Amino acid sequence: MVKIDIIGAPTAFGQPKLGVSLGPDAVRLCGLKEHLSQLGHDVADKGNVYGKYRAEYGNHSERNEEGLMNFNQVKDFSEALAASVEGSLDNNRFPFIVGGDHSLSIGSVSGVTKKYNNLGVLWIDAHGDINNSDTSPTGNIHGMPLGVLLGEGSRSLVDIHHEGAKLKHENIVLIGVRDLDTGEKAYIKEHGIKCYTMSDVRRLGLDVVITKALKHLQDCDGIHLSLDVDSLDPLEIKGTGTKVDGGIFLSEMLLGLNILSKTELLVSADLVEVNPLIDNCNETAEKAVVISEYIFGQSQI
Ligand code: HAR
Ligand code: MN
Ligand code: MN
Ligand code: MN
Repeated sequence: MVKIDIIGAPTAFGQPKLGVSLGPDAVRLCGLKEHLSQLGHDVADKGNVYGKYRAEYGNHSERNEEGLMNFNQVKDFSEALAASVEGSLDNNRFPFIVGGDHSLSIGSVSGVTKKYNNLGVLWIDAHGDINNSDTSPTGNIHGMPLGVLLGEGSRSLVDIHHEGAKLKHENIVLIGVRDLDTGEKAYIKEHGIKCYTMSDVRRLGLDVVITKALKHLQDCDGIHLSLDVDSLDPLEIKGTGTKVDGGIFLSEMLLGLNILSKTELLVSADLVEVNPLIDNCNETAEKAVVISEYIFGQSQI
């Protein structure tokens, strides 16, 4: 039995498309809390985190002097989310953060690393999200959370919640990537970051990849899962803002998560980039609930 806090993270400031701030409620409408409770967990829904700005009313167009989009909004939201995540851990509960665009991981991981100072991260995504203001082709901060968490780029993002880099390069594993920018590729190589591309997932199977990733992170004091639904194949997942062909199929995702759910080290998770406004009858949110069930130990028999 896991004591789970669902934390809605309705931010859209990290990217330009409308609708991703409605992700948490779209997933709730599919019965997230009820489904996880049925598995025997103690589930509380803490509602949505808001900073000073509301993404649903916002006009996403401000760039700061470094070219970062909605910098103040992302920083403010990240501080609010980090506090909520830390609060859940203080109460010995598992923060399960439902987004919202992937910039939210700056806040979630900053909250978790207040408690775990040797945190491992499994980043399942079509993208690397390891850009900074120099390498980003867009200025969209949802392409930069890992960069920020590793201490790169804007100081005032890096210092959110507590000072300095939150993660070590050797404590990150990227899984399912198939759309990296030139600067991201160089950064990953330069720092020797463990990376299982989509080709690796095809060749080895996601279950084997997750097993290897867990081995790589075995000396960490906790593991955080950050699962971007655009890691999944666009044939099955329509409701997300930056789809890339050739992704993970839902059935293999469940197989991989079945392995992950058995580790004692998992302490927190993000499920991000569900956008019901570009979906087909909310089916991405429905699949997100199935994915959530498997993170928390559902199996096919
Ligand atoms: N790499 C591109 C950029 O930095 C696209 C990033 C898209 N990111 C997400 N999250 N959807 O993974 O702008
Ligand atoms: Mn169910
Ligand atoms: Mn992402
Ligand atoms: Mn992505």
